[in-house]
Amino acid sequence: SSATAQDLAPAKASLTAGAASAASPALIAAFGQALQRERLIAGTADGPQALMRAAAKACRELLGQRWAQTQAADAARGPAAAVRRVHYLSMEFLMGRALGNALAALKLDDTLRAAFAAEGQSLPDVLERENDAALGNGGLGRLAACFLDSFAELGLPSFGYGLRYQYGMFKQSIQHGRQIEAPDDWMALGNAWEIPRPELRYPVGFGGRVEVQAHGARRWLPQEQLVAQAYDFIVPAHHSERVSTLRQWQAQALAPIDFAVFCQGEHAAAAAHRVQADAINWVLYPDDSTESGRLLRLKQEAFLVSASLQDLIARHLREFGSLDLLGRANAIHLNDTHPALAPAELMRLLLDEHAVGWDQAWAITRQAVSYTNHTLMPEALETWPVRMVEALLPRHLEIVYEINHRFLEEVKQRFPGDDDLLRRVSLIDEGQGQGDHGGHGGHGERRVRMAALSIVASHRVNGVAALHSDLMVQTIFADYARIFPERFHNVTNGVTPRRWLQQANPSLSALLDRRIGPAWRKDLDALADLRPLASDRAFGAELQAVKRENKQRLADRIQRELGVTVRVDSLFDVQIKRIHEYKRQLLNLLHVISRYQAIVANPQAGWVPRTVVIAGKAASAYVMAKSVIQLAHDVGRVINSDPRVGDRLKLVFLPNYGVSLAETIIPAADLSEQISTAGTEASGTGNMKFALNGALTIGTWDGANIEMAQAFGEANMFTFGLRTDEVEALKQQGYEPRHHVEKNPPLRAVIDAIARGDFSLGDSGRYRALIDKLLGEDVYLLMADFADYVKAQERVDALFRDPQAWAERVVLNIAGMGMFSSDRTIQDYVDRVWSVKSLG
Ligand code: GPQ
Repeated sequence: SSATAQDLAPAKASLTAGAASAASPALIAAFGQALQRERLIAGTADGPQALMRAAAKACRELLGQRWAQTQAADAARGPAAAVRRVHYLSMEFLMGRALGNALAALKLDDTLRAAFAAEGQSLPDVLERENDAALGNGGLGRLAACFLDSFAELGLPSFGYGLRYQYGMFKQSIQHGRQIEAPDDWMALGNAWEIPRPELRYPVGFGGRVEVQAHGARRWLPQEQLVAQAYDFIVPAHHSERVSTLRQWQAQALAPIDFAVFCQGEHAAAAAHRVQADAINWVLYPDDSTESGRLLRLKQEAFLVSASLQDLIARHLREFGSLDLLGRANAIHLNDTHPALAPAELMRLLLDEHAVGWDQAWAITRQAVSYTNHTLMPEALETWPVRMVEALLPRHLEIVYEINHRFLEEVKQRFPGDDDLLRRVSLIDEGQGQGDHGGHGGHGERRVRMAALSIVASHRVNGVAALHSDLMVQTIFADYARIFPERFHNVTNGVTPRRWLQQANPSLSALLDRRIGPAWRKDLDALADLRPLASDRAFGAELQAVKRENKQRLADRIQRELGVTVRVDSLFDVQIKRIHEYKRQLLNLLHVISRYQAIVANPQAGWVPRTVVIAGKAASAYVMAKSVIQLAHDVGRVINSDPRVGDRLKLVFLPNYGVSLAETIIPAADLSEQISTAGTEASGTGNMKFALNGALTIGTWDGANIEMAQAFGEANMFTFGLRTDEVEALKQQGYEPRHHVEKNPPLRAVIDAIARGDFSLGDSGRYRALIDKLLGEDVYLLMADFADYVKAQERVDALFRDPQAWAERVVLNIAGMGMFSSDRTIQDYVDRVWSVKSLG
């Protein structure tokens, strides 16, 4: 039989008996005690806060028991088990809040709702008190969080490994329309969920030199020695008592303080090395486009990798007694290249610490490691200067050189005489090209190509949507795909229906339960049962009522936070995601401005009222993205206060986007904006969350939009714009954005208005750089796609005027979303990437 999580069925069955309800008295007792402690310590100053912490601690106790059971079951699975233990290495886990999910998983929400009510508090108010664990930037980090949920749900033996960041994703506020960043001190009041594991400590070194020993063996003598200490966060399944673990590493100094220096009164100097250690856990780095603190970032990556692999090896030796089966029993997965030092570190541990020979060590490594790529943009491919790696990780560099040497020998044998191929695929960018691999090159500096290392050391490499995986082997990894065709696969992303439907949208969940039963929570394909209801008017009306309720909640929030009144019956048009040029929030704004101008010119034209909602953070160093945020505010201020517009159009920017904000916005959306230039968004996962919650999509033929359209019918999505091949062709033939502006007077008017300063109090300089870019290079083809985008928006209006027809499309959208559960994604990973079978 194929190697799937089903092989664990017996273990799962024994754990399922007596779940949920039986836990209720235990939870109430633990909750009562924890609440008493909270009150003793903190008094009654903050009721909901105390309730939240007490509930979290009580859940943590229950989950701790499930954790012990799960570990015992996994340890007993034996060498013959087809399912390997998965170790998901990621620099980002965007977990959001945990209490609502834990209560849902434990089926204790009603119990605690009652307990809170007895204290005069509501469940939502208590849940609100928890800070988001925002230990990720965007899609890549949230995907890792959805995966942990599905690991537990599928009963997969698994660990997520990450860093315990002191400060997560920065807090965004807006002043005078501009983004202001502040540290996200999310653990200031403690973290009731984390379980310190003081017994799990591993040494991690940096710097120093490599010593050659008498018998030829090499040994790294690091200059700086740190300790990695584990903190666990338990992730529950919802339909069994299985759990998954997120293990996060905290760096500590080896020696507490330099006592001699301290006694001389040099207090700061005595603890200088401690600050160095702490710094590893200070901040989550913003994705791409920043150069700052790169050495510290490299240290973070190396630290995560070393601690995680030592933990894995220790566990494997405990369970198996020897290293022989390590590669067969364990999968080590790289979430993009951020943990790409893993193969080098695993080789070092095996060779230098465990005296395994090169060939066996390499076989083990290749069996264990697999890699997911999350972007096609060549400038986003991670590379590290050789000089930096040498200074920080001299032994790892030696190993990378040896891996490269052997790899290039193999390529030479198979493709004799192709020196250019060797140069292109080498793990080392010699810095002589025109920076054709990795955007940081071009200064003649030699660099390590982390994607190359990941591919060469993996038995499987995958992209995150069909189009992305196809383009991956045709473009950025074409050479590697020629050398290792069998390694490359696709695994389309997914999202967990527990958080993104059940918890985010209780009203829709209840409606689904009434109509098709509760099975969709575990088997999202059950949504297909909605298809016959598409033309059912009563169901359509119920759906609309649910949507209206969710929209009212969002409208209230917009009123409260921004003081803007929006019509609940207007079309809620939403774009929420990281602010990035390729995601084209600017295209959205151009449409809003053009609609504004058309309304002013012809106010009585029977406009469909619209509320455009935008949210998202810009990387602190990303000037162009910040300018887009400012433009959104400038345009919003002008439109929202123009009496000629009235309630026909509003534009609001909700600050401090994150998981929790997404959970309230998405259920309220009518229209989901997924408008990246074709070929740039690897997959997208927000697109899936919207469709699942009954929004229709206006989108380009990009990423997972394509598979969504195929799943529920292209006629049920508003698609527009150039497709990947057309984008390519246009660029080939010499793209001239000005041509598109000249032949389109409304577009001309939009550009002129921004350039004149119509939205910036007459300041014509504020958006000059932005306009110059649009009319100059326009790398993401906004000018080329504008006209078609506006036409698609007109189709949106037309359909919205017919509520019944709209509701029918919504039903067909939801009904087709079954395959976008992260449970399906993880099953695909098990089948195609992590199974014993995939080892070949
Ligand atoms: N993604 Cl390389 C990120 O969120 N951060 C990154 O550093 C990289 C990719 C996203 C990607 O842009 C989306 O299209 C994907 O849906 C998401 O990863 C998960 O695969």
